[in-house]
Amino acid sequence: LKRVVDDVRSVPEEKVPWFPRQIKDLDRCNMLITKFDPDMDQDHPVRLSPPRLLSYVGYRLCHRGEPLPTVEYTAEEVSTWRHVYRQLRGIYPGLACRQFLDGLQQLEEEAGYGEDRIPQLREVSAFLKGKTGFQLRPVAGLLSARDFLCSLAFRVFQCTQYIRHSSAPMHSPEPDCCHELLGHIPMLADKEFAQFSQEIGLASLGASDEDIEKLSTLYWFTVEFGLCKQNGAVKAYGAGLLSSYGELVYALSNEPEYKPFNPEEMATQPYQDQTYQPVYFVSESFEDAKTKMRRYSATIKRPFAVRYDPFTCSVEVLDQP
Ligand code: HBI
Ligand code: FE
Repeated sequence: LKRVVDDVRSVPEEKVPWFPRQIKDLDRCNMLITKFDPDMDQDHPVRLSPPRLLSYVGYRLCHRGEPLPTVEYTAEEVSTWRHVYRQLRGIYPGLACRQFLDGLQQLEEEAGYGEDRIPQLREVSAFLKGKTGFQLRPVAGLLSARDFLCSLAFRVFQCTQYIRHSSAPMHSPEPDCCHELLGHIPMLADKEFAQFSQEIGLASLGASDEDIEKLSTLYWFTVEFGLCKQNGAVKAYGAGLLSSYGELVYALSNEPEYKPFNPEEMATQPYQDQTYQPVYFVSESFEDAKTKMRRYSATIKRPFAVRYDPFTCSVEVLDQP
């Protein structure tokens, strides 16, 4: 399933990299990155578990427009989930932003969230579709930044379905369902945040490798590790924080450095994927973040403009005025 994408890196500079125009084109956006290879690394906490294998199958089903597959999680896996859920749920009220808490509460009421079972992607996807139009697609691991970001343009979130190994319940070197379901999904139920995410996706379509790198860093400091002000206090909205007990507490401890939301600076700020971030960016509000992000996206040079048509779920490509 690892596909060599030859139409991205081997094109001359002036040619625009291929990008999806319709949701079904996302079938081609499946370049897995083996930064941490669970097949090779015996210590990897998410070795090829049945749900991980099913994600490969799920991706094939998605191709054919079939419903997302249901995973039968083992008692051990559910117990890992319970452990993570309990610990995080207890500290969310004081540390998570309002949109996250609202989303999580709705998920508990309407989509089977709770500590006793791992929610199924199918029910979560149906829930999100009704809230913000976002839908989930199963993915078997880390995708290339380009393939991951472009799906956001269509309000599609590529979502892992397997869970970290029970030997390391508080840590996962790669996204797993604890990270997706607890970190990302509650935020994607918020209309404003959904739009913010889609706009990053739209900005990535046909962008140069260099701009993809910047957008991916921006994504890192917002969607993954973002903080925002709310009623005079700083709260977390980033999924990397909201799915990690240790870093969530650390990020709001006044120990790290805080900087104001500034896309130009964020896009080139070095980041950490092995330990806690040395710096976090704090936005005034989502409204403010969206406005500044839009201004930044407009500076990305592309010989065309894109517009999303929600009726056909496709991207229209327009000549740059
Ligand atoms: N792939 N499956 C998956 N999940 C992510 O959160 C993800 C990814 N690939 C790249 C990525 N995130 C980040 O590097 C962002 O920069 C886009
Ligand atoms: Fe993530």
